[in-house]
Amino acid sequence: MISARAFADKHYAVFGLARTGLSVVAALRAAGAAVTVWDDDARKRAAIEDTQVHVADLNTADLSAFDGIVVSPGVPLNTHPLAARAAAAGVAVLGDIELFAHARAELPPHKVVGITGTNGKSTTTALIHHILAHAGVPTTMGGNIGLPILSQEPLPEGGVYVLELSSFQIDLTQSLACDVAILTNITPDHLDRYDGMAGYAASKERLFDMQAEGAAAIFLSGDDYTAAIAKGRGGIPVSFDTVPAEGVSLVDGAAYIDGKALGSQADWPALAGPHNAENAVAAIAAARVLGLDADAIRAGLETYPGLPHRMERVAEMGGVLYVNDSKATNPTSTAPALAAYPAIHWIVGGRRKTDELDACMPYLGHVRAAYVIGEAETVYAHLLGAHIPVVRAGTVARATQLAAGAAKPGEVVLLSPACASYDQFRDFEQRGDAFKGAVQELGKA
Ligand code: UMA
Ligand code: ADP
Repeated sequence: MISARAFADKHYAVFGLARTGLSVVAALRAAGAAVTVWDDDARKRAAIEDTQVHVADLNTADLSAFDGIVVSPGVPLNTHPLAARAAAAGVAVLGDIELFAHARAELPPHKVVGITGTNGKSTTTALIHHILAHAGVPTTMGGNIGLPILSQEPLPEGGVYVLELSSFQIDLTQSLACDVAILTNITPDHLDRYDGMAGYAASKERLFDMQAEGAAAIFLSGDDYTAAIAKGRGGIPVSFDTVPAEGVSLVDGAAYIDGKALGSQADWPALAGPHNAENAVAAIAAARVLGLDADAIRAGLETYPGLPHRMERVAEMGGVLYVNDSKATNPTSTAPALAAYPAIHWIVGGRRKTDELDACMPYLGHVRAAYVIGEAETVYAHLLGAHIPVVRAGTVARATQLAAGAAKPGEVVLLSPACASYDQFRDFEQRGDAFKGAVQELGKA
């Protein structure tokens, strides 16, 4: 666990008691801080076992006595009354990443890599962590990837903390100076939490505003919002041109550092598809800034095992490949999955974030049929039906059966839903597991 003497002798309020809140309570208590907690969900409150922790309804309690209110990223502060109440009481609102920033002065000398962006955060985070670990650098990863950073063990001197940061987490962070900060891309997402795309982009930009002079920034500026943030910041040069350039470049799936060949996607089994080429470039540039040589970076790329639920190869049966990309929860993250294979039986749907599938449309030539599921079923059947065969399948299990029945050897059955999972599942992990279960059932039949 990461804790700090800086937290001692203080009294913090902690609002939200899921993964983040529980890690915060443990870190603050380990430092000897006084802690008052609340979660609107009574079951979450019941999870607090430390009898020294006070429970009080922070929706009504006087907030002025607290040294800070630590809020979880899932609490929508844009609409939640807590933000105005804290401001009126003159108390700072912060998140677990800000507490980590406060703890840094007490940690052995180290570096922090922060990764944000709409898509590609987890892959880039896990890949950088893997390349470092494989090269023998002490490293740990945490943040939005599902591992609260305060729950991780402190690193020895020379360690590198690799943090995946959502915009919600950045909004709750005031002083994290990343040694390397990465922005993968900015496309529409989470618009219920922001005042339009400009507000969402401004949230991500703050990660770079918090950096110290001369710190490294990496932008995969494929979109206008990312390009606008990159402009004038002099990031590490990365390019996707037709010839290798200065810095890290990618040409036809092959990577170069300052014009010298490093390797190609053909050598990186867990990094298929154009989107992963981008993530690889970001990771190569970061590893290079952190002082790794080309051999170490190459070895890391070749041995990266991939993450579950992201283009995860689940099984190959009767010549048909089954791929679980449940993590693709918006059309822009599904598009590269469709680009990656030439003949796809596509399982798509769930809870829609937008009314369109525009980003996916250029790849419909790769889709043999779409199996539409969940709340989006009717809208997607209508959107896609004009272009490709559509099967209204309802559930992941049924869609898998139907797709498996139709797929020919050499084709791919792909779950890449372009939607959130919450209409039928707890989270994208549970949805991906349902797909894997359905594929296993096919194997038994
Ligand atoms: N709550 C209230 N009142 C409210 C709203 C919420 O009491 O009005 C409570 C909820 O009951 C809940 C807590 O506040 O107990 C909020 O918890 P949370 O949703 O922040 O859940 P955590 O388990 O702490 O997970 C968070 C991130 N969740 C979100 O940002 C929504 C996790 O990212 C992250 O992995 C974890 O911290 C560790 O850092 C998940 C996510 O969906 C994967 N992220 C979004 C994304 O990737 O698109 C941003
Ligand atoms: P995040 O953590 O930002 O959600 P992941 O690395 O988990 O990102 O990838 C989520 C999905 O987004 C993947 O399934 C893939 O389809 C898509 N994706 C990954 N990297 C990129 C990228 N660089 N650009 C666009 N889409 C991407």
